[in-house]
Formats: sequence, structure tokens, C-alpha cells
Amino acid sequence: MSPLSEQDIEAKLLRFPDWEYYDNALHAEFEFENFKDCFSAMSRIAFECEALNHHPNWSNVYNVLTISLSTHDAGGVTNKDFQLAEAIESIVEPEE
Ligand code: H2B
Repeated sequence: MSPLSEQDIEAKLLRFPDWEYYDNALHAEFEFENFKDCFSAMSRIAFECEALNHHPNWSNVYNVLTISLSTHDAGGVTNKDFQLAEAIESIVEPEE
């Protein structure tokens, strides 16, 4: 799988207002009420990652989840990253 062009990435990002593209990856930060809500979302995201066989670089500090998405095998951002971003959005922003 080859990486998407910067132009394609910016066009797709119009549908993902929580996400930014820099350093060859998509980045987002989500804040929750508390650690329990944050870790619960991470658990649900983890199942989606396994289903998609695509995995985030992420870190958690108390109620904040920081995520970077890129396709390691392709050395950049691919449609897989947007698929995972969409799955993450449906978990963390279910009303949208
Ligand atoms: N996740 C991400 N983000 N990038 C990859 O290239 C990738 C992955 N490759 N998850 C998958 C797993 C690969 O390592 C396995 C062997 O299919």
C-alpha cells in the first residue's frame, strides 16, 4: 500500500475536524471526564484495531488520550489510517 499524497490527506481531513496532519501522520487528542472513561474508550478502540489489523501510536495521561496514525509498512498515511480514524471517532464522538 502506498501513502496518500499530502493533497489527498488534506482533502480527506475536511471530514475529520479533530485530526491534523504533520510529521507524516494524523494526530488527535481527546479529553475525557476522568481516567475510567478514557481507558474505557481505549479498550473499545483496541478491539477495532484488532478487527482492522491496524494499530495507533498512542499515549494516555489521566483523562487525555493522544493518538498518532500512520501506516508503518507504507511509511506514511494511507486509507487504513482514515478507516481507523473513523472507527475512533465513532467511539469517542458517538453523537457526530
Ligand atoms: N499498524 C499500523 N499503524 N501500521 C502498519 O503498517 C501495521 C499496523 N501493520 N498493524 C500491520 C499491523 C502488520 O505489522 C501486520 C504484520 O499485518
